[in-house]
Amino acid sequence: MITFLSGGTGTPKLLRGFMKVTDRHEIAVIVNTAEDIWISGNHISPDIDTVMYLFSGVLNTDTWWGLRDDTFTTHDEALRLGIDEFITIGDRDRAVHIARGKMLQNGMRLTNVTKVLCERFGVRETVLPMTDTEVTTQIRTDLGLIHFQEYWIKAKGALDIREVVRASAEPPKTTEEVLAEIAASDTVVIGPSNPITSILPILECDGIVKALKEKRVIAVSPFIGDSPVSGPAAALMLAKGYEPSSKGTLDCYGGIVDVFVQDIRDPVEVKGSVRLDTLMTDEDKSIALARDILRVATGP
Ligand code: GDP
Ligand code: FO1
Repeated sequence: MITFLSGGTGTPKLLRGFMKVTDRHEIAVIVNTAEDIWISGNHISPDIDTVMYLFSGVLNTDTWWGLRDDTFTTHDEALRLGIDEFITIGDRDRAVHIARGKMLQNGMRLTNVTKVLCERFGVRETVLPMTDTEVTTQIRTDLGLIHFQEYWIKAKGALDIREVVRASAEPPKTTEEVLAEIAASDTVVIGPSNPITSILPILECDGIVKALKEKRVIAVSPFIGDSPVSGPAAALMLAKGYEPSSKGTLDCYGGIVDVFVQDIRDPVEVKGSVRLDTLMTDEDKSIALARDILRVATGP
């Protein structure tokens, strides 16, 4: 069994390789849910949906969110009627958000809701939310405290970040299902996801770090030099007091990492790191990196 900690872009790119080189039933993914948001009465869990659509073969891999060839009729009509739906939601994607919202409102745990949806999408891998507690990453800006999705999509990331806040009614605790998958795994891979908005929320769930300390943990850096391959990770790292770099990424993971993978292009060497080509510009590159990481996982 191999378990991954994932957000919605970098790690899914790596999973696209792993699903081709590993028995798919042997893959478990613990997914960040701190970017979840209720929109137009329905529940979007962007990172879970990306991982679920990827495994189901329906993901739009141009954007790494939403379904391939989806239509946007409802979204366009909602905008015409004056609804401020700042996230572009596809019609089939919306049906998933409606189904998830209904099941949650009926009192189901997000873990079970995700299981039902994955079964309906024919997913063979295990996909688990990091917690069943609602957690939200918020960004304090000059406009006040806003949801991360408002910062990134509505404001296009063009606001100064005063603080990154993780909001939840009670401290998030991980689930029995997550702990069982980690316990059954030989290796845990922290994929090249955003350390602040994708990986830290998972590590902050009570119980996870203790479980990971018992395992061989391989982490892949999402940074090359002082820039992430894509997205807002640099500004978020600075706001949290970490250097925006591979070194800052490793610092952020606080001593749970046994093997740190850094891109061959990264000009600043982190002592002891394994250098691999981590730039997954197509499926073949994802497969090659998955093979390299498997070799590292089974190595000395
Ligand atoms: P999000 O939920 O959409 O923010 O997605 P993730 O947190 O899973 O991934 C975002 C991170 O993926 C960014 O910080 C990127 O630097 C990183 N990333 C994207 N593509 C690649 C890639 O091909 N290689 C590496 N090493 N990192 C990548
Ligand atoms: N990201 C965008 O940048 N623009 C969008 O319009 C957008 C729509 C969207 C719809 C469904 C979904 O599951 C994800 C979507 N995303 C969109 C991705 C976004 O939610 C990501 O979480 C962030 O881009 C980065 O973490």
